[in-house]
Parts: sequence; C-alpha cells; structure tokens
Amino acid sequence: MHKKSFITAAALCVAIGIVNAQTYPLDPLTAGEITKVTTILKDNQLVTAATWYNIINLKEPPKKEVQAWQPGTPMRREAFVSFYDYARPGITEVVVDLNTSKLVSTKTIPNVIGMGLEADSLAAETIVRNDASYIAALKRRGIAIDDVVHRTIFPTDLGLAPIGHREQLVIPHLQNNRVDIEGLLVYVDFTSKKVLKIVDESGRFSDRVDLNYFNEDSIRDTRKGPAPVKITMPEGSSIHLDGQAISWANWRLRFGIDNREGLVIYNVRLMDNGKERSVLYRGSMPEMVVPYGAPSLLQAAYNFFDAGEYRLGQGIARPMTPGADAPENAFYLPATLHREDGTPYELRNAVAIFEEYGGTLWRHGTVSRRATNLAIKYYTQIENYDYGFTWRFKEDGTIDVDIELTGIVEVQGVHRTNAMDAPDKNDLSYQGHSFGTLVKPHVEAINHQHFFVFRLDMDVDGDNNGVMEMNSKAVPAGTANPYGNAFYVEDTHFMNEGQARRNINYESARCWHIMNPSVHNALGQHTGYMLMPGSQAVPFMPPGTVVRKKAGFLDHQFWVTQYAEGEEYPAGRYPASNKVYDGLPQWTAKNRPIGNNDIVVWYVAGITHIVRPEEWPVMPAHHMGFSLMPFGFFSENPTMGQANPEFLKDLHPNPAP
Ligand SMILES: [Cu+2]
Repeated sequence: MHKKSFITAAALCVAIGIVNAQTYPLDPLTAGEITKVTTILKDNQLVTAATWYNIINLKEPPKKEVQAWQPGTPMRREAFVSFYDYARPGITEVVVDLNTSKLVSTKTIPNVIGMGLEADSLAAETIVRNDASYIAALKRRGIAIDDVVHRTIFPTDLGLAPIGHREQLVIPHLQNNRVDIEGLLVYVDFTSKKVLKIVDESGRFSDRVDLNYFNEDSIRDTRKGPAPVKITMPEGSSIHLDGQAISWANWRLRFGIDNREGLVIYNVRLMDNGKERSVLYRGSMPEMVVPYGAPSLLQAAYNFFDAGEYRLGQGIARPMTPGADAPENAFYLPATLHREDGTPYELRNAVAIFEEYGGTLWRHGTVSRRATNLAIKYYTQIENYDYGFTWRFKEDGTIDVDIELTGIVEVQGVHRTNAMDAPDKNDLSYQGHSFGTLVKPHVEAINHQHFFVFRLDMDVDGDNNGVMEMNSKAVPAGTANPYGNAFYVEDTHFMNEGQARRNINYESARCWHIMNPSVHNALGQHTGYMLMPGSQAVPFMPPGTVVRKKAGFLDHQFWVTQYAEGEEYPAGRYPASNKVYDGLPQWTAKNRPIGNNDIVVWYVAGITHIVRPEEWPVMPAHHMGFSLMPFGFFSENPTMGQANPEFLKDLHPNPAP
C-alpha cells in the first residue's frame, strides 16, 4: 500500500512533466540546459579538462520582468556560471544566454576563492605526501604517511598565500579512524602547489579510537518500533501541481531547487474572496555559518559557510526515504542539480510536497475544527551534518519555516575517557571546563552554534512595503497606570536601512510587521505580515574577529534592505575569500530608504548547540525556525466557515483496553 501510493505520486509528476518543466521564467535549469552551458563554455575555449564548476544556476530575470511576463510570450533564459581551475588564481563568472547560445558576460575575479570541492582532498594528498617536514612530524607520532588520509577546510584567517590563491588547511586522520590526528595541520597553497606552514602541537590526542561513528553496527535494526500509523487520502490529494507551480486550498506558489541555496519558494499568493493577493515574491536560505567553540587553530577554522562555501553539499545525490524523511502521502519530486565537473544529474525524491494533520485549527468548548497544512520539504547533507528545510503553509495564512538539524556532530579526540576525569593538560580546556561533551571515551563533541540566514523578498499586497518594529512596553506605574498592569505596543516605522538593523528582544516580545503602507483592511489597519522569531542565539565570537567580519550578518538578527539586483548572498558571493568582505553590513551602509519601497527582509535564526550524549552516534532531529503570520492582512479569522472533513463524524473513541 505504501509502495503503491508512492508509485502513484511518482507517475503523476512524470505525467505532468516536472522533469523538464521550463514553462516559467523562474523554473530551475534542466539537465539539457546545464549541458548546453558547459558546451558553450567549451566552444568558447573558456574551460579546460581541469576546470571545476562551483555553480551553474538559472540567472533569474529581474523581478519586474518576471512580474510582467505573460504565458506564451518569449522569456529570458540565462545561466550564471562560476568556475575554477587550480592553476589559476581567482574565479571566473560567466552569464550565458540559453536562447541564443551566446555569452552575455565574462568576468575574472582574481582576488576571491571559490567554493570547497570534493577534488580538494585529492589535490591535498599529492602536495602533502611529498613534504619531508610533514612526513617527519607524523613520524614523531609513530605514524607512517601511508597510514594517513586527509581532508581539507578553509582556514579562518587566510593570508599565508597570495590573495586569490586557494589556501586550505589539510587535516590528517588515520585510515579507517574518524577522529583527526589532533595538533597537526598543514597550510597548503593549492594554486602554487606548496606547503606554506605546518602547525605541530605535541601532546594532543592522536591514537586510534573505537568511535562507533555511524557504522554498520550502530544503524542495525535490533528492535521493532510502535505499531504503524498510516496516512490515507480516501478522496485523493488537494494539492494541484503544474510544473513548479503549487496550488492548495487558498495558497498559490511556485518552488525551485537552486544549486547554491537549495529550496526556493517563489510568488506566494493567497486567494481571498476570489482575489489573488501577494505575500512573498521569493523566500530562501542563501547563507549559513556554523562556528565551533574550542580555542585551537583547527576549531577556529571550523566556521563553515555551508551555502556559500559548500553549496549545501548538493553536488552529491542524497535522495529522501519516502515515509521516513516525509510522510508516505507526499509527492516526491526530482530536482536537477550539477556535479562539480559540470555534469547534470537528477536527484530523485529531492522535494516532498504533502498535506499533513495540522492539529487543532481552533476550538471553543465543544466546537472544534481540524487543521491541515501544506508542507514542502528539502534535505541537504554537508559532510557530517544533515539539515531539513520545511516551509509549512497553514489555512489561517501563517507560513512556518522549520529547520531540522540531524546527522553527526563534529568531534575531536581527547585523552579523557570519563566525564568525571579532569581535562588532561594536553586537551583543550578552560578553568576545568571542557569545550565539548564526552560522547565516547576519548571522543568529545565540540560546542558550536548554527546560524541560518533567510532572505524574504516580501510583497504584501504589492511591491512597496514598509517594516514596523513592534515592542510591547509597560506603562510606568503612576497616574497613567495606577494598578501597574498596563502595557502597550510601540510601533516604530523604519525609514532607512540603518534604522532597521535590529536584534531580538524577548523582554519586549519584539516582532516585525511587514506591511503595505497604502493598503488597509476593513478595520483601517495596514495589511501586513508579522515575522515572529523562534528560538534564538547570539554569536559568542566578538566583533572584529575574522568570522564576524566574514559573517557580517551576525551583527544583527534582523535586517531590511531595499531590493537590489546582485544582493542575494548575505555574506557575499565568495565568503571563503581572504579580506574580501561583502554582504548585509556593506549593503545597509548605503542607508537606502525602505519606508515604502520594494524591500527584502533578512532574518538570522540561531541555535547554540551544547551536544547531549543522546545525540551520538547520530543526532535525533532537532527543530527550530520562525513564523510569518498575517497581522491585519485579513479583517478576521480567515478560516471561519470552514467545515471539518466528513469522516470526523464517523470517528468514535478507542475502546477501553
Ligand atoms: Cu549542532
């Protein structure tokens, strides 16, 4: 039954032509278009056999052009490509016109570093294996070079290599042993193929350890779960899919999978009494950073910009498991992505689109209504961590964005084997405190934070919007507040980008009201959507540190910018680069007007992760996120009048055991 419903969903998407949909200016590139792009680059002698592709994406047409486009008329179809060759400093960006097969622009940026590549580890092996000092450092630990394999990351504070050279930290670990050889690192310049520096701290843990690192034993099924709970849809699905367009209940929207940002939600509209009303032009998670909190050079380099440096790991196919990653009633749709060699591939089960039980819609006394949600889910895996992103559209007009954190936490080798042991003098510690949680003898899961930046191009009832900050405040006790209980909401309307650099504040229940200054509901209120923060974190790294300069978006949890082409990535296009800082602080320094303009809202969701022993060897999914809720968008509860499904009438309580 389970299998059957899945096949039906899969058959449906093929029938409606999802795979090669190219019917709208925002539809992602097809496999044919990706191949066409690389062919055009080859024909123009821009690439060689040694070229690695960072990104091959749809170059979205300007917003005004998309909004004005009519079905059946010609549409702009361009691809943005950035590519890299180890032998050449910098990166090359090309825009290709897919309609004419011509190059629109070619730009070489010599001072930036492109994204991390699978090929980096291989490149590292050939360089470090020939370095006598490095081989000697291993030998001092009793380790032969042939027993070692390497991984690479971007150093936090680049600068040993000339600017634009690909500088990486090479980290050794023993074959078939997932804990690093602590205290030994090599700075390598991949461009000049030179070892720049060896960091060799003696005494750190470098033994082999039985890690139980998500191996065959740790994932063997040894016990049965609870009796199955199955979802049935006796009348079929209410979801209507047409290419990348989704229509469900009052919601209308589109989606796409981007090679850098992953799931992108487009053109979100609500049907209100037969009228289509816009809410959001484009929503995505264009950047994130995961800084780690132990005071070693390696840990300081652990600040992964998983989107900007690793394009969310999307170069490797990791399809969803129907029924586990998303419910069995979901439509599992494929996405077309590309590998770092430029070849396209189809990721099956990439996106799950489903209806789910949404709990109680509302109730009073014995009158109650059942809620159903529309959910769109996408998973990414970047090395050890897995992230799920679900956009949930509710009948009351709310959009909940859910981030799911799972996978394997980052660990380091330590001498201690028991939490009762004091930290070893050679392990990283501060005043008797370790910088992580012991999850196995000799294995410590490192304290860290995750920050996710959401870019929300809001279009509430039209392009021109404004933002009001809502702070709830107590009236000072006195004649205006004789009993001390009075509080009110102070609305502050931001007029420029500088004013709208804001932090969360739980004391004032701070929310942000994205509203249309020109449109009012029946009560005379501005129509709007409120951004309500979820659980949060603020960075521990102080301003001025390299991470804070690169991830300038961490200065605040909330930002507003005037819509501008080219302002897509909040830490700039190439966050791995040395001393090239771009993004929200730089853009908002222009202090453009945002009082009644086409605006983009940026929300930085954060979490401080102190690992629990129960999160080893794989982490139970943890959820965080935020909500966009209609606030004055309607004039009353928009779900009034909605009947419960018929089958509820036939339900009866379970018999007594
Ligand atoms: Cu974590």
